[in-house]
Amino acid sequence: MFADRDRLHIALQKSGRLSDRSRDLLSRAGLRIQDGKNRLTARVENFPIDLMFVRDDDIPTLVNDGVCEFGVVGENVLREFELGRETMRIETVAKLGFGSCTLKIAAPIGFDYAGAQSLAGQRIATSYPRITTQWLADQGVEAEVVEMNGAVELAPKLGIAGFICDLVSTGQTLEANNLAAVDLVMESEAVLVRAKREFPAEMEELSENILTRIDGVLASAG
Ligand code: PRT
Ligand code: ZN
Repeated sequence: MFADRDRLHIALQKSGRLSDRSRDLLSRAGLRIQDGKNRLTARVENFPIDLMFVRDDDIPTLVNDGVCEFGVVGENVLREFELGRETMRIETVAKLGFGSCTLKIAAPIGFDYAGAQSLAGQRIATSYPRITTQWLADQGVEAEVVEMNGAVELAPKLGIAGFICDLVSTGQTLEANNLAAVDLVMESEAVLVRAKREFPAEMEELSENILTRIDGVLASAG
């Protein structure tokens, strides 16, 4: 399927932590989104815009490949994507103030952490292997990064790795698994991204209109 070039396409997370707030933001910016929560796409009634509902991990690819002109995604997902690319055709145009979390190194409760050097020669399980590898390199530490796509917090219990690098918001998940955060790797929040290329004049005008509206919503949210 080729996307209709006369319309703007915005990629949003279909269902997950960013979904409701992403839709909300667009609604408050004045976009009337057609109903149909389970559909993969929705039309905006009052602008030539289509929304695409996808997994958050696919949003950078869709924007980078030019399938969607805009997307709403966590900085953590964006950064992991960026570290795997030589050229990035995506730019961040607004920080959205929701979906805030931190990517942290966690160790078994009671572990005597004395800085990143404590990780030398250890195994660290994570869903963010590129960010973790980069961070370790920045710290000058050599450790083994083990990629897991879910249930990362179980890795120490299962003997897969001694440490994890995972997203934390309240810290309850870590605590429930006898882990404690010991170091900060990155802070993250949801951002609006835009394909880094020239749009046809009408689409550029529409983009600027939508961005102004979104800025207005963000400003009124304080
Ligand atoms: O299906 P899809 O691939 O789209 O969704 P997903 O399961 O990959 O993502 P989802 O919906 O869980 O998260 C989407 C985005 O929300 C993330 O990429 C982050 O940018 C942001 N976000 C904010 C979080 C959290 N807070 C968060 N707490 N993403 C995940 N978590 C998880 C974390 O991985 C851990 O399992 O929540 C648990 C920790 O939470 P606390 O409160 O116990 O610390
Ligand atoms: Zn995901």
